[in-house]
Amino acid sequence: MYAQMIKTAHSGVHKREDMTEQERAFQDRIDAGEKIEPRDWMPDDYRATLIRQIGQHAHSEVVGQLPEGNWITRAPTLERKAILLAKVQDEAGHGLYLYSAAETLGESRDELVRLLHEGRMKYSSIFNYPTLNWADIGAVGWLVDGAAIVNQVALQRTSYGPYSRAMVRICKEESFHARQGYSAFMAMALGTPEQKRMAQDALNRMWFPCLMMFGPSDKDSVHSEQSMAWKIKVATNDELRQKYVDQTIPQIEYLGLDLPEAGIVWNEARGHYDFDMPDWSEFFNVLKGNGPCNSDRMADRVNAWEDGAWFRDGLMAHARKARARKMAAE
Ligand code: BYC
Repeated sequence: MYAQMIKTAHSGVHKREDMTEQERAFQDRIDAGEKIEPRDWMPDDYRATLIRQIGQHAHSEVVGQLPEGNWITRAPTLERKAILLAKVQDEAGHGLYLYSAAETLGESRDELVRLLHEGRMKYSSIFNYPTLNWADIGAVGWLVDGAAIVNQVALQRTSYGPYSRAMVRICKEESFHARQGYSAFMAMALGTPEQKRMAQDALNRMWFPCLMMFGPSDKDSVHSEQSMAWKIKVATNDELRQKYVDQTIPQIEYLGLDLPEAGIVWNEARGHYDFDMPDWSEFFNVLKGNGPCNSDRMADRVNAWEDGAWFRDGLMAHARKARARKMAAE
């Protein structure tokens, strides 16, 4: 369904004076802070925007397993391995909650996965960067999940009920992820000089890709204005990016690491840190599929999907038989 709705998902901002009565009543419910539930009437492009965002969010959780999954067998201790395994497994669960939320809008998981595999849906740009060593894994947990939490805490207040409720649970698990990341990273930052060097290098490399997770600057964000009006998003890309920078700098200082060379200066008048924006041409290039890991990530996902076909078929055959048995017994 989303495939046919892609145009509607990009159809510009709705003005109140151009709305039908039904659309106006819908907007009033949003403005009053009501949650929209699956059986409620909603404009087609509200539905399409949600399917786009929730679908891409789900894909990010699943693709996001790859850079960390790659390190499960190489974790430095059994304890770190067990923690990482649990964390990567949680990400699959997050994907499931989100695909289920998209299903309540009438879009199947199979269809969303097909669109991802055909390159017609995106996933978070961050997962197109490599995890080169163990310090990177700590940095993913701390900085990437930390960025995800800032975004997702806000999304708990999103106007679509099933998305909002999925976020509540995801945020709880994500807090554990960020803490385990910070703990793993702290062991490196406070370790031997070589470990500290690795931690600093991981921080420097991941800084700008993490800032990109919040999306383009507000002036270049295509969807923000309408998504904010519908309260699908409750804060803009730049607002959340600023929040993330403000909360992360003290954490870097606590670790005794140098701040990334990224124009980070406390601005007393604003009460926030100033910082350089990422190189947006790099960001858009990664979105086009030209990041360091895009083709590997997609190849891994497509292979996993194809390799798992026999298992999905088996589950479906079993479900059909169980249903037939149940119906025969009734
Ligand atoms: N990467 O108009 P804009 C995790 C696209 S998983 C890729 O501002 P919007 C984790 C955007 O889709 C957490 N694409 O868009 C998992 C749009 O393109 P389309 C993932 C991006 O939607 C495992 C275009 O650029 N979190 O943390 O209003 C292990 C214009 O942008 C990105 C979510 O998905 C990007 N970074 O705002 C560890 C949060 N940024 O769709 C960790 C939910 C923008 O028109 N999503 N684009 O072709 C959101 O909150 C919003 O979708 C965004 C973008 C803030 C990301």
